[in-house]
Amino acid sequence: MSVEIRSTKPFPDQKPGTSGLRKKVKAFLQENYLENFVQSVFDTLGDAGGATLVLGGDGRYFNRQAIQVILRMAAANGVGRMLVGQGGLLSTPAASCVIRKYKALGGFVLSASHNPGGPDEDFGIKFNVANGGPAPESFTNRVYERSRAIDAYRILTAPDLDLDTLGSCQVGGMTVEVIDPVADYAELMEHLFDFGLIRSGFRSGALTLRFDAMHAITGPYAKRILEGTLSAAPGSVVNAVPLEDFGGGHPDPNLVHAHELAAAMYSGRPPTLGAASDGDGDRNMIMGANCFVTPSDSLAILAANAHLVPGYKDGLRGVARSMPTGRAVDRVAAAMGIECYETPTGWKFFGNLLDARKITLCGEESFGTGSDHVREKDGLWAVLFWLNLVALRKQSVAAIVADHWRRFGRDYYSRHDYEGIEVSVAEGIMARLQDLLAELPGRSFGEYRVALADDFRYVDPVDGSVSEHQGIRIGFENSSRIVFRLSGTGTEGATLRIYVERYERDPSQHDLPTQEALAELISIAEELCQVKQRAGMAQPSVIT
Ligand code: VG1
Ligand code: CO
Repeated sequence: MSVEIRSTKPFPDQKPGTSGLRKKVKAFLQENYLENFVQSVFDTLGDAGGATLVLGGDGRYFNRQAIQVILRMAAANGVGRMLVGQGGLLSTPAASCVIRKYKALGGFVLSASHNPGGPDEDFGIKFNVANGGPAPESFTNRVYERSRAIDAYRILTAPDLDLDTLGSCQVGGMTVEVIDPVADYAELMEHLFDFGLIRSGFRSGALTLRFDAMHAITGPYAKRILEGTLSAAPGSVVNAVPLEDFGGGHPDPNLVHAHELAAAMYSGRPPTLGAASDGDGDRNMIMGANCFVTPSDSLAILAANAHLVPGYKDGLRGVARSMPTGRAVDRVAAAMGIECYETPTGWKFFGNLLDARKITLCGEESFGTGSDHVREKDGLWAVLFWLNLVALRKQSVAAIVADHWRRFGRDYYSRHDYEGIEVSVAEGIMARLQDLLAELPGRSFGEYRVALADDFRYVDPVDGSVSEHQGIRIGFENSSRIVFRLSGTGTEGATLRIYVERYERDPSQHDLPTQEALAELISIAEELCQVKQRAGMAQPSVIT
């Protein structure tokens, strides 16, 4: 085995987006494409000098090959120890948990999350830092700069390693430990929730569950924890075997892509709780019998009930949500007298707030919820939290939600995505909105009068770093809101996301169909951005 220094040429397009570098598999298959990015991370890290790193992915197509390359490069870059999930698997939250538990310097998480997988679909790579969370922008910007100048990378010539057998082996000067991908994570969950109570719920039949792993990474975690440790009925976890192409589906837990689950929850005999997770296990969708809980409501409900659950019995220090997320949690924070922070989209912005102990829970409208137990959003954690709540409150999901609305009012909320728009058209739409900002305040659209219009700029309250252009916010005097932003995770064209919400205090008005309740705002949004006409699309691609 010897270290080779291979020369290479930079690629211009290795700028990480909302969550790591995501491209078509075909892009990653270009000679040196993966190697360049990985070396840029090592160069940014500086001296890896004997450090421990963590490595694993969601099992999608190209996962295993990429892991072998990263192992050889890590050894050649002086990494002392690499913890790899068995079979090359680690969910995103489990990777975060392992980095923290073993005090690693960081880790590579291989995933394109909710994007489809397979030879013609997407792959991705993300670097997480020592706190277990996604690297902050200051780090990813340096990686990008390095990738534009890179001229060589280091790699060990060595045969492929056996990733399927637990245990250690040596690759050059580096120890590789193939670890159980579920064990550390499962142990952490047991400390946070009342497993005894949930187990007796399942055993008595008071609690029933359908968890759809969507042929992605949470299958093995959910089988072991929900059906194994917690005694949910065998078969409660469906689509549990991770497949390289997710069975041809979109591993995105929403009513559109998890339609089998949605159908089961609106069927004649639905289980108490329905849930699904995404490609890399950090998202969650929560449903009850004949009921869907929006992620923004879910965050608010978990916050309002957290003190009932063992891991959060001392109460919450504060909460945070990404800017486009619905403001239901703000009302809970106000009632509890704790701070609610508003961050840009992407989990990396919660890291500082969590590390500085300013917040305990945080979440995003995009089916992401989490807490200070790791530094990533965590799909299965949210499911366990809900199971704990349902078991303890002895109420249906729908009753818990209705109760919450009676107490705090309801924030009707929806996101409309227009996917695959030509980049120039999408940029034109955003530029036009920018131009409108100055003249919007005071303007009326029917009953809706604009109170605030701006381009969201975030100043991190912990380290003072500034992130500009994080989305256009238009707030109305009746506290309704429309937000426009472009996605930073897509790999084809551009995606315009339009987020609309309206607050309703009156309980007699809490049962309207969401799209109906928001119809007027949706048409104001169209009047403002004219996406239908400009992109030539009659409808959004996805409504969540
Ligand atoms: C989307 C979501 C964002 C989330 C990100 C990563 O980003 O909107 O809330 O943090 O995906 O989630 P964008 O830039 O496409 O809107 V995941 O589960 O892909 O790691
Ligand atoms: Co994800």
